[in-house]
Amino acid sequence: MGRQFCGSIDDMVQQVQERGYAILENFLSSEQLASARQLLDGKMGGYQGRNNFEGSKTERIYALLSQHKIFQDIVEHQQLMALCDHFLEPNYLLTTSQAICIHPGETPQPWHCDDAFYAIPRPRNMALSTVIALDDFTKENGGTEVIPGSNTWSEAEAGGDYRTGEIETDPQFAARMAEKAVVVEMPAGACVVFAGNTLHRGGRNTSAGVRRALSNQYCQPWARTIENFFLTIPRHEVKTMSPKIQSLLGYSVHPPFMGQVSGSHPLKTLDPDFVPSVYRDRS
Ligand SMILES: O=C(O)CCC(=O)C(=O)O
Repeated sequence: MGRQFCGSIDDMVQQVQERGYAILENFLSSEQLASARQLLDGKMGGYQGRNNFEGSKTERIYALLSQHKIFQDIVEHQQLMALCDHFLEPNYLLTTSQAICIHPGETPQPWHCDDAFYAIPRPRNMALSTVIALDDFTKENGGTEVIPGSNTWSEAEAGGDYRTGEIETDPQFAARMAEKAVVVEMPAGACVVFAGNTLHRGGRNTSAGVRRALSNQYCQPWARTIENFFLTIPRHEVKTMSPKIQSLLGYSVHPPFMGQVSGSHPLKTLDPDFVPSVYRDRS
């Protein structure tokens, strides 16, 4: 299997290419880890998943980056941006930014890959995902499970359409996954990065504590994003964010003109007086 943790960007690129994932140790500073935990603890106690995928004993906070600058800093972490620069086309987007807190008693998620809803045959290069541990990830507390090498699998090898959930009921599929699965056991503050087509799932939590994590995911600049940040984050808040975050949220033009706003650059919409020309010209 090779080393669990890796250092240089080249190492990480190689591991993501070869086995579908790489683990970045000491990804968060101790201050970021402490603040992220504190902020999440203050927000938990609300939203529970509505289905087996979101997890009925799992709390998720979507559009997490809108909640504090620290989450924005993590979204645009230098190592991640270097990996996105390598795997995705310029002007790549943030597709989701969430907290995933798996409570005791949670069952495993269905196996899936985060780019499953893009109807492009495997293997494909649509996205890059991260899960950032805010608690030590273990086999007992629901540490993420991955299928090494599944990023290179064809449609036939991957076994079918993960969107339907039907595949989960196939005992042969379950046995094959069980044989290949690896639990990402990593310390709090570490981050697992995986290709959008790597099969993985949140694990079963048989421990007495909650497993807290963040998950930021990035996609090609021409793909539809999971979260609609234009409708979630008010423009006056986007205006306060860094140029990189603004671009990740879709305030960019992917050449020649994807993302334009009635002929204008989307950054112009951050001016409170901006009116799209199509409305401005209406009598
Ligand atoms: O929580 C985890 O470890 C993984 C979650 C996940 O893969 C997802 O929700 O898409």
